[in-house]
Amino acid sequence: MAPSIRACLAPVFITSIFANLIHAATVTYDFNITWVQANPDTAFERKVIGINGQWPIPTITVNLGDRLVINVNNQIDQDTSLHFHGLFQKGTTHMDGPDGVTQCPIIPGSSFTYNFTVDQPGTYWYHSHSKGQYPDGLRGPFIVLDPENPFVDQFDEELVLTFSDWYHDQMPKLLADFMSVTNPTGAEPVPNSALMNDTQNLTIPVQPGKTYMFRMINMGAFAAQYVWFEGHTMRIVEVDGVYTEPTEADMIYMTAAQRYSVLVTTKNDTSANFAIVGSMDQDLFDAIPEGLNPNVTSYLLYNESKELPTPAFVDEFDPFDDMTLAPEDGLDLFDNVDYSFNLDLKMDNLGDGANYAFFNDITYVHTKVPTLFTALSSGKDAENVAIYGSNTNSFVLNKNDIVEIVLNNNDPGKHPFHLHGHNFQLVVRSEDEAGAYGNNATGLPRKPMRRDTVLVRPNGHIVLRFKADNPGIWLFHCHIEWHVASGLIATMIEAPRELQETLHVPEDHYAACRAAGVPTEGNAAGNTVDFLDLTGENKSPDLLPAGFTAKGIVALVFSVLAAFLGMAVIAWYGAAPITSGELAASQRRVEESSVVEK
Ligand SMILES: *[C@@H]1O[C@H](CO)[C@@H](O)[C@H](O)[C@H]1NC(C)=O
Ligand SMILES: *[C@@H]1O[C@H](CO)[C@@H](O)[C@H](O)[C@H]1NC(C)=O
Ligand SMILES: *[C@@H]1O[C@H](CO)[C@@H](O)[C@H](O)[C@H]1NC(C)=O
Ligand SMILES: *[C@@H]1O[C@H](CO)[C@@H](O)[C@H](O)[C@H]1NC(C)=O
Ligand SMILES: *[C@@H]1O[C@H](CO)[C@@H](O)[C@H](O)[C@H]1NC(C)=O
Ligand SMILES: *[C@@H]1O[C@H](CO)[C@@H](O)[C@H](O)[C@H]1NC(C)=O
Ligand SMILES: *[C@@H]1O[C@H](CO)[C@@H](O)[C@H](O)[C@H]1NC(C)=O
Ligand SMILES: *[C@@H]1O[C@H](CO)[C@@H](O)[C@H](O)[C@H]1NC(C)=O
Ligand SMILES: [Cu+2]
Repeated sequence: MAPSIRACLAPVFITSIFANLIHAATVTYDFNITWVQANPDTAFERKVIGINGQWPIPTITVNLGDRLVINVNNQIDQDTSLHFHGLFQKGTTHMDGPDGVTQCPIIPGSSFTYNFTVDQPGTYWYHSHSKGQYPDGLRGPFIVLDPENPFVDQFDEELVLTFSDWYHDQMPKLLADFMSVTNPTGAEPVPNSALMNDTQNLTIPVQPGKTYMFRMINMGAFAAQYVWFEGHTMRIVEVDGVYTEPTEADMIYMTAAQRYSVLVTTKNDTSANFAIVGSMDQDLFDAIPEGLNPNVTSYLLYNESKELPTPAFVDEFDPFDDMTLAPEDGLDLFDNVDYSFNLDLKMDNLGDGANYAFFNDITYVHTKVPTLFTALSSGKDAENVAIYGSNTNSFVLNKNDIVEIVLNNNDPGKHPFHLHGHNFQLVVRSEDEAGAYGNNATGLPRKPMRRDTVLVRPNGHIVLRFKADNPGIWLFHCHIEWHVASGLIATMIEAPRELQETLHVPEDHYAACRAAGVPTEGNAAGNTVDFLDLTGENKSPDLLPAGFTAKGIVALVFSVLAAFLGMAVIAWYGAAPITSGELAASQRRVEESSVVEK
């Protein structure tokens, strides 16, 4: 059914709240995507992407088993799409959201309906999955209430608490500057501030002697946050939608896109208030701009007439290790692996001088036909990985295989990896600098932690396992939005032949493609005659010519630029969001490598 203007005019219905006894209610939201002015850190007012003229955007709340219908009308001047992070979308891969993969963009002025049932309890979030857009504001909590929550008797009240980094500049400009010859080292823009619940200094009134469940979500673009409650211990009961054996923690490390539900029991006396602190992990930042405050504070407000304390300094961060968690359902290790493959991560420059991210020497480039439509239109060829293109890192998975991903991080950065359509067992995670996985680990956890987003340590590795029981097209990518832009994406093509037989894609999805001028048949190159002919497919820039090092090419481009533009280039750098410290670092590397080239 094509969404009508009538649907967009309708108010928001949340029928399920009034229908607790009726299972499988339908919850409908009408979302106009709109520009809004906001100033969440009180340091800079800017345009943000809101919904129905409001920002922060609404929390989506459903009961387990509900059908959710979201009528989106795009009223901004950018393409958009919505992803429901952590939801498996079993049987509805076309509702998963990535623009150019499972759907076409929702172009300005057009409408699109998301419609799926929610069969998982827990704490999720939703965000734009189009062109690096969500850090401009289009991200919010998504909560699935569960009457059978095993911890329901152990808390009195639940509260959502979001964490985020925040930029004063808008993403289109930040992305253009990031993926540029003027940023050859790939230095990521550093956030201007950190937020909790899209504000700072939030006071949370609490009663003494009660237990609260905080559903914590990192909706940031880039920064992980260390999180702690002064004077209180957290009991972790859920990560990324998976209930866990209750486990105590004093400090949690929450990467972009991760969620933790924690039980916090308040003190019996009301003589003081306590700080909740989020502190961005500055190891992620290439250079720390002067005056950056990486911290954001909220308060457990026991007594309004008492002062709000200044948080104590913490010298060393020693967060809880999520590898030590055990899932409450006790699911055993998948120990018979059917299909294992490596993803070797590196960062490097290509011939255009910009810095790219690679899995197995391939950086992701969008295809001419969204990958789902390639799978649906290719008949028997759907199981031939070649048709999905040479820049997509595609892997064809057989139904119900136990799949193992060995990710070797040949990069000194920390990266949070996310798999769509599944959660996975976290089987191995090395320490820093451990190098590649030797396929020889012993003593694997018998009931490993499952989640949908996990940290890999600098120059270390992780091993993940999941069961391919969800036919669909699922991205696996770093959840640092900068690294999505630089191509750190692989594509799981799961049981494509079954998908062809079972999936029904509604007409409005095809209408979105027609409106955007995107074909819905053909291989990655749009070839509908010979699916094995990839002539004309989108590709990454060329490799550097033989004999030239990346740094050398960058130096060359820089000196050409400098010669032609002279002082104008300097002025341009001055206006760019990168700090003078970062610029100096880039130039220093360039100068050093110029010497090497000669
Ligand atoms: C969405 O936008 C339309 C057109 O401007 C307006 O008539 C409608 O009331 C809006 N809906 C909501 C829920 O704000
Ligand atoms: C949502 O999907 C269900 C199942 O396919 C269908 O019955 C229903 O009409 C759809 N609702 C909307 C608003 O498209
Ligand atoms: C945080 O914001 C959400 C909605 O955006 C709200 O439901 C929640 O109550 C807020 N949390 C706290 C602790 O105030
Ligand atoms: C929070 O408090 C700090 C310290 O007083 C202040 O600098 C900041 O502007 C406040 N933020 C907000 C959003 O009020
Ligand atoms: C608060 O009081 C309850 C009931 O008397 C007691 O069980 C609990 O241990 C007390 N908590 C603390 C932190 O002292
Ligand atoms: C808050 O603190 C004031 C001053 O110490 C005290 O008089 C009052 O009883 C406290 N209020 C509560 C609710 O405990
Ligand atoms: C932020 O908090 C950390 C941990 O307490 C502290 O080391 C650091 O100095 C704080 N930074 C600022 C700018 O307050
Ligand atoms: C596993 O293999 C790696 C790489 O081949 C090697 O460095 C490491 O020592 C091996 N570990 C064990 C326990 O054999
Ligand atoms: Cu990354």
